[in-house]
Amino acid sequence: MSTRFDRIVEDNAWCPGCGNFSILAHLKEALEEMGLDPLQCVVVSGIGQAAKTPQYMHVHMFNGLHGRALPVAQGIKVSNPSLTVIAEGGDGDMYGEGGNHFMSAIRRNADIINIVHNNMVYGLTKGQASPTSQRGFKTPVQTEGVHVEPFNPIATAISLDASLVIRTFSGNKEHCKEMLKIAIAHKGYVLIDIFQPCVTFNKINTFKWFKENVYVLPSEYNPEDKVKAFEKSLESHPFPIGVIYKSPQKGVLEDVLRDESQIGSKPLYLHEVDFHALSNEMNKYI
Ligand SMILES: Cc1ncc(C[n+]2csc(CCOP(=O)(O)OP(=O)(O)O)c2C)c(N)n1
Ligand code: SF4
Repeated sequence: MSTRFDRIVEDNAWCPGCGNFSILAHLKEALEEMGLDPLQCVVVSGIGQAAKTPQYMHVHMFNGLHGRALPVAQGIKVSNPSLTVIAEGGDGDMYGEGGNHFMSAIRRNADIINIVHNNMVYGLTKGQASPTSQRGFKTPVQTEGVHVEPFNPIATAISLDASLVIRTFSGNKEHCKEMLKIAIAHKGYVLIDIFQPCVTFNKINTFKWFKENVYVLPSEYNPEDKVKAFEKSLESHPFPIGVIYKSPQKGVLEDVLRDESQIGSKPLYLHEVDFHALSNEMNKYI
């Protein structure tokens, strides 16, 4: 399906068969089907294979330091709340290098969508273990296998009372697209952890492995029951996919700051900038 979010790219750096291609396609289709304007969307990323996603889309983008997508995304949303803001990256980028930002973003609850391509490995740097690598996973660095249990992003997000917590699988097109639409429509911070096979550096957690190790949550499952959701987050082999947790409604960061008069009623980007005062301030540090 062609979308207004397509961008002609001649030098895509991903390996043929990588799960990133389907996430990119599902995301563009979800945004298109929801009728969003590409120029009202900002996709922010850090470093990694997954973090290249915004470069392959027709949207506003910001590609920054490893693990630093979330603070930038929150800043953009607070400055201009009318934008749809997505922070995107791999499991290493978001849970490793950016782990502290991951926890802070959940607590602050800006209205952003946090998409994590979870391939359980560091793809860009050629296959070292990431925080979500399964115990026993052997790599050229972890030659005897990873000795510790994997980081559980779903349990962490629920324990911090994230506004919405979703897991899906890039290989299940309908599910992944539906979950992306739910995430985009939600007001508040959303974690959407997407299982994504890295066909080059993770020969254990393959497409077939993910397919055999996930199950879709039944329709009667109630994501608003926090204790049940926490129990679900601890399940593995198979891992549940779907909307795992939805917290009771709470204020989003940009509204809270406005209501508490820290940024006034006008969006921050419409405020006059006193460049003279700004330059004086910056000169103090040069
Ligand atoms: C501060 C810092 N540490 C380490 C690196 C090296 N580095 C670049 S990408 C990467 C791992 C990326 O893995 P992940 O986020 O899981 O994404 P993937 O490539 O698998 O999509 C690392 C460690 C870096 N660029 N900056
Ligand atoms: S190294 Fe892995 S994650 Fe990176 S593009 Fe290739 S298959 Fe995808």
